Amino acid sequence: MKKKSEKKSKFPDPFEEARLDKGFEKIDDQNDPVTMVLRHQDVREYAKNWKTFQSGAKPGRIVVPSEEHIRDIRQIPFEVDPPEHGEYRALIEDWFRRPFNPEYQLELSNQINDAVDFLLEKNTVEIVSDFSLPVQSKALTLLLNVPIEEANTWIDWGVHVFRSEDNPLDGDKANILYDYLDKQIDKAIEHPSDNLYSVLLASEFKNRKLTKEEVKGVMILTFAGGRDTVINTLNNSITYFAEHPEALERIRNEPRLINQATEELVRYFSPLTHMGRVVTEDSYVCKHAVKADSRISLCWASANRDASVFEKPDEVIIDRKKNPHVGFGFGPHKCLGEHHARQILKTVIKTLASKVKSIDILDAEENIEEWGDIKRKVGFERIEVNFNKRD
Ligand code: EMZ
Repeated sequence: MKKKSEKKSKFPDPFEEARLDKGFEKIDDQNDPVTMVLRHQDVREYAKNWKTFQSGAKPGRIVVPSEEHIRDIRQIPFEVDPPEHGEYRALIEDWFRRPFNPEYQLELSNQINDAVDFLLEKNTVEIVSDFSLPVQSKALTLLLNVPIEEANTWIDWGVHVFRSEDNPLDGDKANILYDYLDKQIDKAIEHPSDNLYSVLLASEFKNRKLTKEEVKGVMILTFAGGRDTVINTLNNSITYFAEHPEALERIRNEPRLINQATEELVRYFSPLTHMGRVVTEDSYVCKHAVKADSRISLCWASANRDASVFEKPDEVIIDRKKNPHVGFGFGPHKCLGEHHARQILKTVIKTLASKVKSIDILDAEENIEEWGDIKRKVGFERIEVNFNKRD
């Protein structure tokens, strides 16, 4: 008998058993073990404890899989611990709040309107490359305040700046980004303007200007951190609305639900599985000994399915009331791009609700992360769909 195929928009939780049983899971990453922390409460506690669980280790090491071998530039403020972390963050926090401005929101709305119209005009579309990748890239021109044409270059880089189809840590690909950023920074030095490069170059840190290296560190983070994460969230949300047209209908009738739906989709899909920390002294996580200089990871994806915090955690409840998810991280390092990312997702939901009647999934290829025995669906490599207009 043919196995009944699972819904495409269903994302199973591979951490449940270990989370209930012991609260952690040990995995290997390039012969450097990682203890994944799985419970919501523990994840939040360790995320705040930056003294014992640091981010400012060797550049690339807190990312799992570790990027140590393809990157020696420190991403800022992501790979810096307090108090410097807060000082760097203060320089850019206002800039990353620009998505709250009405003009920013209007421009984003126009971009997304065009992107959805394009889907509706075509018969069959492939969501990853025909929609999510260009939407993320064009929206990024707003966050950087650069001309929209720049997005064409970034679209050519594909979904991840450090990963290619057959290599999860592609150094050659990373060099394309680094070279590009060197050029953009030099250009901004020659012709200062009102884009993020120039703003960074003009800002002061500890009574001196930021160095080119520091500016590059912020820019790498801006390009890398919000890339596959945003793209996966858009892909996954579209599969959700394809399989739950009633949700789209409900949002159309009750637009105030957009905010709750946005948070819920981020919780359910948890675009970033986890983020590492390096242990600074022998200690314990979940009553389990961890050695100094080993790594733990804060598993946002597992915390977001913790049944002690979320009722029916494996269901998408678009009007979920209490939703303390950690989809954007938690503690001092909480995602700087969260306002931008939220604004993109909200605008996509709003635009779909106003223009789309239904979406038919024709074919899809899943993207599965593997950590030893643990397999986690994070999104799709490819999704072919038909969009049907509202009358
Ligand atoms: C790092 C990370 C930041 C890392 C919030 O996450 O995102 C990953 O996709 C990148 O590979 O370098 O920026």
